[in-house]
Amino acid sequence: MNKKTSPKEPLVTHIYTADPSAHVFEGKIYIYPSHDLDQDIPSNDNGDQYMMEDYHILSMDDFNSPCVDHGEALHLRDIPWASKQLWAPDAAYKNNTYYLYFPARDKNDIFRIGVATSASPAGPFKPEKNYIPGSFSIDPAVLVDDDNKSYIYFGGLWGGQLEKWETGTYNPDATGPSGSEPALGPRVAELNDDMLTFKEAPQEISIIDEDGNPIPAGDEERRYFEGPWVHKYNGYYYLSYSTGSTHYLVYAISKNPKGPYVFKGKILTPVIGWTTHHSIVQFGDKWYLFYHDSSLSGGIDNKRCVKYTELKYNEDGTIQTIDPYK
Ligand code: FUB
Repeated sequence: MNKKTSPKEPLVTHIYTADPSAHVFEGKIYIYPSHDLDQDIPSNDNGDQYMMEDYHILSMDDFNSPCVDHGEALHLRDIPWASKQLWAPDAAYKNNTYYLYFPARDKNDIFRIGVATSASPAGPFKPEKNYIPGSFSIDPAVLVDDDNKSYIYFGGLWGGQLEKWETGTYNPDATGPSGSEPALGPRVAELNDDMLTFKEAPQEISIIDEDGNPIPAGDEERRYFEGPWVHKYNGYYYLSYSTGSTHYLVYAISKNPKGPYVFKGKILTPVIGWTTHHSIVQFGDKWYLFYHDSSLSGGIDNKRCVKYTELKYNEDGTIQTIDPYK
C-alpha cells in the first residue's frame, strides 16, 4: 500500500502516469490517467514517444488517504479497432454505468476516440467493437451537465492530428491556420443518452479575447493546443487546456457549454517535461487541480507522474495561478 499522498508530489511511484482525469464517484476520488511505459524512445513533435498500451485506474478515499492502483482496467489487445497509443482518457457516469473514453490510433494510423463500459468506476472496462462514429483526434473530456445532457470535448494539435481535420474530413497534408488566422479550437459534441454515440456532428469551439476577437494561431501563450477540460463554477463553464509549445495550463469561460469562451488567464506555469495536462474537480468544499510532470523520471518526456494541488478562485471567479514548485 502506498503512503498517504501529499500535494505537488507524485500520487504513485511504482508506475509512470500522466494526463489525470479526476472525478468523484461513490464518494471517493477516482483518477483516470494514461499509463506511461518505462521505454526509451526519442522524443519528436509527432508524439511517437508516447506508446502507451493500457490504463490503470487510481483512487483515494480522500486527501488524507493512500492512493490505490486498481490494476489493468483496459488493454490495447482487447480493443478491436485500435492499433497503438492509448493516450489521455476520461470517464463519466450515467445509466448506472461507468464510461471510459480514450483516444488511440486506428488501423490506418488515424487517431479516433473509443469508449468502454464497466459496472465499477475502477473497471475492468469492456470496449465497444468500433470507435465512436464521427470521432477523431485526441484527449476526450466528458461533462455530464446539471440538466443531464452530456458533452464530449476533444482535440489536440501536432501528433493529435487536429490540423488534419480543419475542413471536416481527414487531410494528411493539412498544416492548420497561419499565425494571424484564428487558432483551431477544441471540438464539442453532445452525446446521445446511450453515452456511446454523438448526437450531432462535432462543432469547433471559439476562444476569444475580452474584445471578442478570436485568439490567433500565432498567439502560443493563449491558443488552444490540447487537453480540454470543462467544469462548472458559479453558473459559468470553465474550459481549461494546455498551450502545448509554451507549456501553460490556461482557461476561458462561457455561459454556454459550446462557447464562445472568453480567455481569462493562466492556471499552471510550466512543469518539468514538455507536456502539461490536467483536470479540475471539487471534493467537499475545496477544488483541486490534478496535473502531471516528468519529475519522477528526472525530466524524460514520456515518463511522467500524476500530482494534485488545491485550486483557488478569487472573489470575481478568476482562478489563482499556481506555481507547481512553490
Ligand atoms: O499522453 C499523451 C499525450 O500527451 C496526451 O494525449 C496529451 O494531452 C499529452 O499530455
